[in-house]
Amino acid sequence: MHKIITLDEFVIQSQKSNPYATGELSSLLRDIGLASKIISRAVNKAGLVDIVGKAGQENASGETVQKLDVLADNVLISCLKNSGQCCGIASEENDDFVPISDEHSKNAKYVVLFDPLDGSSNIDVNVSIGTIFAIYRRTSHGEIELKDFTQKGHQQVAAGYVVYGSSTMMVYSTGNGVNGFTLDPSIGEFCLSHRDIKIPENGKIYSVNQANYAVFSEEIKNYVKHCMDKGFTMRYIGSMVADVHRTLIKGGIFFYPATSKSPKGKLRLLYECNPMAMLIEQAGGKATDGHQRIMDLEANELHQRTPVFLGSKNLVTKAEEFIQAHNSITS
Ligand code: P6P
Repeated sequence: MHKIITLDEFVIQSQKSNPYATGELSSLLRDIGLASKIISRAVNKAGLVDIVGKAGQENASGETVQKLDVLADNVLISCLKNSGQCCGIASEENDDFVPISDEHSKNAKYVVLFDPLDGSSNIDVNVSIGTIFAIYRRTSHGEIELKDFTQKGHQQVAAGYVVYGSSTMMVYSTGNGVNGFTLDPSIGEFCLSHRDIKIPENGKIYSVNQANYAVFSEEIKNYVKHCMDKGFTMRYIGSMVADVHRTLIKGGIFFYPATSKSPKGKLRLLYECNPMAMLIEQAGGKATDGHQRIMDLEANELHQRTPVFLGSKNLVTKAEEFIQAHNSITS
């Protein structure tokens, strides 16, 4: 029987290989793992008890919040508060950032941003959904400030996601590659199942909501036609975590461009695109807004949106060529 390496063991082993590690980040990652197990249990029971459905509230994006969104948000906040390693959080479900200022946490050096349950519109139809998180060192002194949360993506200390699908998997990076852990419910542990994930340089899958074709710009329409002419397969789940997970494992490109309906794109820079960009780059891929590296983009507010193109390096570069070729004609 292969030796089982649990998430906790792997995090501790990784910490030992880093002479400057103090164990605080390790503890934070384990706490996020704990929160994910609790959310996974709720998601897997969702069809059985009356916790699915609209909670009636609206999140910062003006979208109706499902009860599981609220539960996932509360579980993550509670686990991060108890960890003592996090002095502030920012979440899609909260308009503003939330300082964690109890004695136990106020001097902690990390802040965490997360989308607690991304793709929640898929909950009622049993399609994969996910949690996305990003961890930064705070830069402020004294009270937590907005600038602690709006750092550029390349300042991320760690980033990851949990996909609640046919199995529950946690995929994360602390800047030394990407590793995936599959939850074994029989022992309640995330077990190392995908060591040192590398994204294929090429791929034959493009992932975009083609229903938006009419509101795409000319250059995006040209790129979509290019993918079709190349005989690529189109796969789109409508849940970023699931679409990015497939792209990471099988290669290809996932993109949500700016449209006339969403002139800045739809996906959030800080707690969706930056963490996914870190993972994709750490796995050897590329993540841009069509012009600039995602992780170099300036953020001015928590819920800022950005166009995003991420996946196999060669496919993302080709998409940029279409975008920039059109711009050179029109500029
Ligand atoms: P559309 C889910 O609502 C989400 O935030 C992401 O998970 C997903 O990639 C995107 O929106 C889907 O958006 O406009 O294609 O339904």
